[in-house]
Amino acid sequence: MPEKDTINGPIKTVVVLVMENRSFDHMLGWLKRINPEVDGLTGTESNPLSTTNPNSPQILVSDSATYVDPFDPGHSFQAIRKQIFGSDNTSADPPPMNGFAQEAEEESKGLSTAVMRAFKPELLPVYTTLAMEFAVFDRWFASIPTSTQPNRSYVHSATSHGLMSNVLSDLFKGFPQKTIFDSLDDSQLSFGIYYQILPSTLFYDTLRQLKYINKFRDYYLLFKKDANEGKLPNYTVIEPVYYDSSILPANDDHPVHNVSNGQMLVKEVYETLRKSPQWNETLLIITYDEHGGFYDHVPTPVRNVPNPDGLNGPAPYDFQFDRLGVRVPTIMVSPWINKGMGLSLSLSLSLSLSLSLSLSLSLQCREQ
Ligand SMILES: *[C@@H]1O[C@H](CO)[C@@H](O)[C@H](O)[C@H]1NC(C)=O
Ligand SMILES: *[C@@H]1O[C@H](CO)[C@@H](O)[C@H](O)[C@H]1NC(C)=O
Ligand SMILES: *[C@@H]1O[C@H](CO)[C@@H](O)[C@H](O)[C@H]1NC(C)=O
Ligand SMILES: *[C@@H]1O[C@H](CO)[C@@H](O)[C@H](O)[C@H]1NC(C)=O
Ligand SMILES: *[C@@H]1O[C@H](CO)[C@@H](O)[C@H](O)[C@H]1NC(C)=O
Ligand SMILES: *[C@H]1O[C@H](CO)[C@@H](O)[C@H](O)[C@H]1NC(C)=O
Repeated sequence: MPEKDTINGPIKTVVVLVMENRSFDHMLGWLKRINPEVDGLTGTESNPLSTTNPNSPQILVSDSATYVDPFDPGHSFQAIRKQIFGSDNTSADPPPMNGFAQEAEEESKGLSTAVMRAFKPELLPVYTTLAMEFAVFDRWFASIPTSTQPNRSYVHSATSHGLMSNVLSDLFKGFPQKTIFDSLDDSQLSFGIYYQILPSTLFYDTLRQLKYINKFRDYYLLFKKDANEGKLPNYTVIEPVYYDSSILPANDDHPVHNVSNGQMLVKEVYETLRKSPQWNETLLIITYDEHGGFYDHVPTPVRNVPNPDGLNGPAPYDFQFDRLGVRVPTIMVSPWINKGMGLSLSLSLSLSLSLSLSLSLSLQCREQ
């Protein structure tokens, strides 16, 4: 019989918000202009239109990203392989990260400049402020080089159970693996999933149990209320709006959705937590499921990544889940994170039995 767990550290409530489909450089690369310690963009990074032609035109990174992108760049397993290796040959280590422009242009004429565009910090005021006041991670990679649901699965269950793409029928059938929510429940720690439309966490068999029905909480009715009353669970997941409609605009940042709505969601979550009596024991983690096809200059780790459960992906790739995905934005916010220290450290965080994130973290704060 598992024991009731105790939390000895100051943080009793971890709030996780996973946004959609943007790379680190695309969202935060130009933070380097404000803090040179951030491993972001200098303006000299480029990708050739053809990786095989030494005289190919080069597409430079720019700071002209806008809230609403006209395109949704490629982020299938095959597309990502081309983006990071420049071809289907996966032997380079580190990978050259030179195939983003070429792959995008193959998908749609003119898309190559779109994937090389990144946001000016002024256009993302919420992230810019949080990154400067708290901690921004510049070595956080998507768990797998593929699409949304498999990547989200790693967040909730440390594996995708062999899933390599968004196969709707598999998702609706339900996945059998143990999740972080089950581990928390075993340890008698509380959890809650604040959803805005559809909770994607229902893709797991175990979460469909009747005993968990009260764990699914309406974001609009209950998030502020629970926070104000000091009743947020120990592990709190916030699910953004994944589908756009005129009544309820999507706020998950996925192209073609308006990134301004994502900024408003993050601001609302942050301000709600700040006002909560639980603030002093809270850690907010804002991260992304995957890079969405946008350029990033930091080589993706391609060796010695452990397969979580021995399952491989389907033919023809038989992917062994032994490479990570592209770097994504991650910001952590807590009163326990000091501003103005400019320190760099590596740590391994073990959030529970099922979820263990191994990450290398750079805390980047402006020197005052
Ligand atoms: C879990 O969260 C509740 C509410 O904040 C808190 O009272 C409790 O101490 C937390 N559990 C542990 C083991 O810290
Ligand atoms: C794949 O790339 C490596 C170097 O990264 C090279 O040595 C090898 O010849 C390439 N293989 C093929 C089939 O092109
Ligand atoms: C993120 O991108 C993947 C790949 O295109 C797509 O399947 C998925 O639907 C996207 N996520 C959302 C929420 O649209
Ligand atoms: C994105 O949302 C912002 C804020 O609501 C709005 O001002 C802007 O016009 C929107 N952009 C587009 C292209 O719809
Ligand atoms: C936060 O918690 C720490 C340690 O328990 C305590 O020293 C500090 O006074 C608290 N701060 C606030 C604002 O409650
Ligand atoms: C992670 O997300 C990206 C972008 O959608 C996608 O291409 C990739 O296939 C996902 N990973 C897996 C293992 O499906």
